[in-house]
Amino acid sequence: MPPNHWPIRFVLAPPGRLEQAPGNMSLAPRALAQLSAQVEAIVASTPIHDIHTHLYDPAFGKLLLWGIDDLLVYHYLVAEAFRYLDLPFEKFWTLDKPRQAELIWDALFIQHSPISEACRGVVTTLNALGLDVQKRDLPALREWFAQWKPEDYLNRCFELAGVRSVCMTNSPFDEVERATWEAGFVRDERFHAALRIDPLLLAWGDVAPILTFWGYTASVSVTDRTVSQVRRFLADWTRKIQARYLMVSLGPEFDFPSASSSARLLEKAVLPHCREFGLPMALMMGVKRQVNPQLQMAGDGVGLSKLGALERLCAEFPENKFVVTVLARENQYELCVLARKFRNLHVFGCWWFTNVPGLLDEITRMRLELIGLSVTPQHSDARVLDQLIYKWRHSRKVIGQVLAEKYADLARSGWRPSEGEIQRDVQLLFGGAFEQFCER
Ligand code: RAT
Ligand code: ZN
Repeated sequence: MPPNHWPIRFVLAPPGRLEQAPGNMSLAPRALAQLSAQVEAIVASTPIHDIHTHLYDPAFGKLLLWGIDDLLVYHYLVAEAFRYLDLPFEKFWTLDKPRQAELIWDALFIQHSPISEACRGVVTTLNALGLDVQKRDLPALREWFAQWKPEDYLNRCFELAGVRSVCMTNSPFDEVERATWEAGFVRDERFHAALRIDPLLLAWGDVAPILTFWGYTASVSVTDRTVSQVRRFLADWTRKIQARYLMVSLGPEFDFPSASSSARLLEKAVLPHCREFGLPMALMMGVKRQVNPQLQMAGDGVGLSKLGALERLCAEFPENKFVVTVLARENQYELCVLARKFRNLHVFGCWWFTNVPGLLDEITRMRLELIGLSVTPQHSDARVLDQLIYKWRHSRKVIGQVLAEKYADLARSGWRPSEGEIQRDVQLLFGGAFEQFCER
């Protein structure tokens, strides 16, 4: 329609009053409220494939953590409790798990209100399980958890979280885990495997002798023979665990290309292996390991990553697929722009310090605005089974609100999404886009 035929009221109406324009029912406030409720309902009920967790198939026995004490000694809470505790670090680490949990409970839930995201998560989880959080009664909570059989509790948590499957983090360098893989077991199909190779890429000097001991004769210098042995090792473990992708976390110092053994092993062994098996390489960038070693696992921090390294990886290896998340808030925008340039890059997750509602809102908004639906806005990073409940309830809420706003903007311009279209889009955000990327 030529411009001079445009309805005059659209041209003259002041901004903000367009909603009331007669003849354009899609803009009525009631219709927008209905759309928003519809989006939130679909987001709340769409089953999720959680692409990165630290949960284990129940066949791994004690490696699958669950229950109130494990919720309380989560390393996010350990770091927060030490802001209040006077106790020396070494003393805390000599205590058994129940005693550590009691100290954390007292510091973060009794002496102060549990405002932080990780604290609020415990409250959300207990409440969703039907427990009375108002009583603040740790012994009663322990009694309740003690009645559960792990298999039943697993089903309950998956159901309450609306999770259909999860990706584990599987390390051949973990002795307990390794023994279970070597012994063999019947897999629970809800638990996918992912091969974690941090020691191989980040501590090659220590790992070369271990690989040699396991029968993959490798030297500390990255020779052709060493590369072929590393590839054989990766191939054996990829097959053994049926890995869906490989994964490493990288510090701010990581660069590419570089003479470091990390960069060389990545280029010569890991990326060719990924190409051969058609698997993505996941990079979790920006962890500054052991900023305060006294906090043990809770002692890692954050640093700005050099995303030029990622740009060069994506450009030089178009046959490789990279699945990437960055920990620094200041890296988020550059990562989105890179994803617009490289279709072999899939952006995922708001983890650890970025998994707080304010940042999840900001980062999800930025991603949807820059790369649309070709993204996985969140993964849980759960280390304790029960955490699936709160991590997904909290994330669904924020993602639902952002998405509802985006559809409302479209509806104001006359593009009203159908229920089927919204379901399709949400399925993409909750694991479908990642699955499609893996299959490409
Ligand atoms: O979020 C976390 O629990 C971190 O400790 C890390 O596990 C991070 O997610 C990683 O996988 O390195
Ligand atoms: Zn993780």
